Amino acid sequence: MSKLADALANLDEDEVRRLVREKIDAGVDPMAIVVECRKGMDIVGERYKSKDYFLSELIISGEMFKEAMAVVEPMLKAGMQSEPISKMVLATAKGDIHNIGKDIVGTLLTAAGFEVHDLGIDVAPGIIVEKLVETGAPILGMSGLLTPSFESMKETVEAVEAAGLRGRVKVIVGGGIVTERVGKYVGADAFTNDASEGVDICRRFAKEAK
Ligand code: B12
Repeated sequence: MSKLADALANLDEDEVRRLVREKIDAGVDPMAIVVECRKGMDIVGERYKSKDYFLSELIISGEMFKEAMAVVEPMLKAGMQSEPISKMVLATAKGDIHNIGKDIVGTLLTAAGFEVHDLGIDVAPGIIVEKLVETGAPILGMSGLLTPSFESMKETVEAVEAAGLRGRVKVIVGGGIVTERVGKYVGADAFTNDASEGVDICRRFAKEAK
């Protein structure tokens, strides 16, 4: 495990700050910093599951991750394009308030030239459908980190279908515990746990929509 992942897993705030700064000064790819921090968060999750950590530790790790991302984000945005290549709607599924991963993928998509309509967390299917109609976006990205989110994502895809939009809207789902099986269960066109891969898939969807 890297020093940065280890420091985040051990909730050592000063060390995380120091290591992030050190890596940025050394010219390390900002996405590599995101990946290392995420590994640390996975360990926090495991410790929570095994009851070595509790909710307070989850909250602290989330704050530490966000602080690290505030430093890294401007660098992720550096290659930003001015002309949008496609619109897209992004949301964390109903019942779920995790937003760290969604925000990262939103930043990368914006930097890649997408006009991202981010609806935030705990978003009901009806709100998502309304936004798809209002914007005419051909892509919907949903994030979910809780098992119950799978039902919400499925309900959202069904609502998109019921509104007659499924023919023109591609759906991609992501988030720590989303697997290919989950993607199929909810009726998505694609799934990923990797924000960069997600951007590539959305680029393909945008091309297909033209
Ligand atoms: C931090 C954290 C929290 C923070 C969240 C802070 C925030 N603002 O988001 C807080 C403390 C609020 C929290 C609350 C809870 N949490 Co929590 N949390 C975590 C933790 C440790 C890290 C999540 C994270 O941010 N990871 C880092 C990000 C960068 O990774 P990511 O989300 O996977 O995103 C990446 C990719 O997946 C991808 N991606 C993400 N979304 C999308 C979307 C698209 C479209 C695309 C293309 C890509 C993409 O891009 C990102 C970068 O590559 C996880 C453990 C884990 N292993 O994930 C538990 C975890 C998700 N939580 C868990 C639980 C149980 C809870 C609570 C229910 C606890 C409680 N008793 O209240 C509540 C849920 C409340 C709710 N209704 O949502 C469980 C879920 C278990 C399950 N199977 O349901 C986990 C897995 C911990 C565990 N092992 O038990 N949590």
